[in-house]
Amino acid sequence: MSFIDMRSDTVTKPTQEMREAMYRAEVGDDVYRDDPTVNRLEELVAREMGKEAALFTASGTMANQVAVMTHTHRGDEIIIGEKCHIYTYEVGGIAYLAGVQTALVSEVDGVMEPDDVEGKIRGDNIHFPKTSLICMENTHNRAGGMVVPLDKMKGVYEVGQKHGIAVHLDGARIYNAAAYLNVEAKQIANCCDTVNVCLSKGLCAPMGSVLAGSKEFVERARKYRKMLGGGMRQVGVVAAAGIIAIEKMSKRLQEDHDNARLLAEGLNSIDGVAVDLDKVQTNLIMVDFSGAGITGDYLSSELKELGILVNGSPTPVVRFATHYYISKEDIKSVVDAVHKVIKNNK
Ligand code: TLP
Repeated sequence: MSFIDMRSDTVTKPTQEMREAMYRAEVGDDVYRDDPTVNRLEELVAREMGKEAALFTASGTMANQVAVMTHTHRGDEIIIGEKCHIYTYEVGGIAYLAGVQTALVSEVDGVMEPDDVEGKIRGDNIHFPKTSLICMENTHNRAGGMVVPLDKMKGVYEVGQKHGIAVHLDGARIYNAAAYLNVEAKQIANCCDTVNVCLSKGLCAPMGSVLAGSKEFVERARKYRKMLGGGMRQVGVVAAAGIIAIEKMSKRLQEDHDNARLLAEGLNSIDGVAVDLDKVQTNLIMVDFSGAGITGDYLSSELKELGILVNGSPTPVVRFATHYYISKEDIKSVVDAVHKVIKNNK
């Protein structure tokens, strides 16, 4: 049975074009910097982000962790949104690997207020840790793919610059943000020193992320990547898919956003199901089933019987993700299936 898989945009498999490019890819030992395809991908992403250099990593998590390790020293403090991926979903890596502690900033729809960020910066006192990094996320995963506006990003970046503190952006879905804002990705990346760009979310590459920043930063980051076992040798076979992800797949994301809106409207019209339509901006949708009195776990197991996958959860809020392999017809099937589950539960 083939499922309509809405658990995440990470489930996207490489396209036929990617598979062919992977087959043909010229490769070399990337630890010696001999892999021409990796070099091409890194140069491409550096250019796209308006940064001097970039580094291919195995995953978005690795890119973020390497970034935090490179920007900080053990015992430092980093300022970070309370719901962001680096803090929530990276297995406590920043504590374990980088040895830093966090000053959490509350976020509204994924947005940190620059004043709140500034308020968290530690002064020069013998009792305090050093604040050495500020992290942002755009689009914001736990905010249901909402986009941080450029003026807020600029505000946070200015705070960083004023105090000599580096700013890192988890731009796992930066191209979704760019599509929503109708700007080039580099205009977003202009508001930070370093940025993690994921190739394996809606962009369909089978793995990988690219961490972009200054030449000096990337040189140091390369060593941390090696430390984590991320020196990947003939990895041009996957970088080849990454090049197509950036050059081609990043240009079609509006389609996923349109499908997300269609789904949100369809679900919102079902009795007991609520979606805040103003918050549906990109390809992630948060759907609240509390009016229907069901949990995500219940919905997930019922939908599975109907050929649809969503992540379970003990709460009534479920995230749906649209991506390359979700069509307009699939959206209709999902709305019908949810309708059926709710009706049968009454
Ligand atoms: N997000 C995944 C899960 O880890 C939750 C998902 O299904 O959305 N930053 C952001 C903003 C992300 O959403 C993710 C993945 C990552 C980093 C990590 O990327 P990977 O999975 O490549 O390590």
